[in-house]
Amino acid sequence: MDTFWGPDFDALRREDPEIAEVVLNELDRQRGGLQLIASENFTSPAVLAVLGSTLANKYAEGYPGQRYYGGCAEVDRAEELGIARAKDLFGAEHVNLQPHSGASANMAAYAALVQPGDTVLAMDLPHGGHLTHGSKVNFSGKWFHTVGYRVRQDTELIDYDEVRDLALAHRPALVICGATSYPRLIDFKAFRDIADEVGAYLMVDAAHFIGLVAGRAVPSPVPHADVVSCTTHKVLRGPRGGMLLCREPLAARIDKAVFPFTQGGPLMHAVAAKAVALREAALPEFQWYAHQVVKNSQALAAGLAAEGMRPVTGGTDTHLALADLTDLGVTGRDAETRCEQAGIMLNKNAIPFDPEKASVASGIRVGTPSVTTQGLREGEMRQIAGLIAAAVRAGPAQLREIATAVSALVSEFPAYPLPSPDLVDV
Ligand code: DSN
Repeated sequence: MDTFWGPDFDALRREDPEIAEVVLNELDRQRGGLQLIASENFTSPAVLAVLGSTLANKYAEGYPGQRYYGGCAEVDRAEELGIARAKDLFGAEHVNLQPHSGASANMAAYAALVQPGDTVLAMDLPHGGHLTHGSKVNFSGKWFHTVGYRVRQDTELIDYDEVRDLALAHRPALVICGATSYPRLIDFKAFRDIADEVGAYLMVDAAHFIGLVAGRAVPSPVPHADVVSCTTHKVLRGPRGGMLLCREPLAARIDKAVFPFTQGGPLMHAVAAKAVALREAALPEFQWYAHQVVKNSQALAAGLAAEGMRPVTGGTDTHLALADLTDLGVTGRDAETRCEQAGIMLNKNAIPFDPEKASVASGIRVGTPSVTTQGLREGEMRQIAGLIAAAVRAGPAQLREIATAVSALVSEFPAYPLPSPDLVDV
């Protein structure tokens, strides 16, 4: 049997025209504007085919060879392939592909490593951390005693001396590094040494940059961490979902923490789509792409700086940049709204020591995974910086003109169909 029974858009259009319209409008939205949200990307047609496949029907609680349902031979094979690919790509001793998201992966990592009430040392959210790194509105801040470390005010870089001092003072059971809006490389060895000094586990939340690790564009946390938690849909360009990598002695604890402790049935269409993305990430063209993501981000940060939007830390080593709009007298919230009206999707973001509340914020975060997948390069990044600057300063009439310029630019680099890998230099 080699017939694929997959997405049938005409059937959707007939059966549910309202949702069909949403799907088409969203495709237009993604293709019609500049997607600069640092945590988004455009997945390949192969990933989308698996997500829309009949694997979505299968219940498979458990792990390959040890399921609580019959009929799991094919999904076992998909999960085993994905695990083997992730182990090869990252040099990991053990991999769990079942977390439904990055937050689910982090919850399972906590469950495997610490007990409620334990002390966790992690980056403060306003300094670049994540909700699951101890925010009071999240399980991590409610069930664990979190001590937050911050960046230095003068350099806006992680203050490793402060991290060590806090670790010695509070003796955490778990140290977390990894961030959502920190544009620089993280010194994993320094964190490992600090964790070892106080007898703590080290978890690296690599959700944002694991795709850069896969593409060999930034150093890997895998040799240093007890557990690496990730998402699969950011720079890595796979389906939405999570993944955990760990050392062999923690394998059983991690697996039990994912299922049955924090999750039930895995989403096997997503697990198989992760396997597809992991194969794509091992190809030579993915390395070209990952390096280009960083070059684009650096060009975009430099372009924003030239327009009076100060890059936090002075620039970036990764796929994202954080720009401080204070000198322009525009809040992050207003900038996000104006940019959206001009067809430029980005997000407001707190900057370190931000005087504004998070819902207003003094900065914007921009990321280059999506535009790099589309085929844009440094020259276009300089154009984009100019378009962002114009939008941030613009009134309603000018926003329409900027939106026209954005449409003209993206029409030369359509997202779907994506550019063929043959067209890139590898
Ligand atoms: N929401 C993601 C981000 O945009 O950074 C992190 O979970």
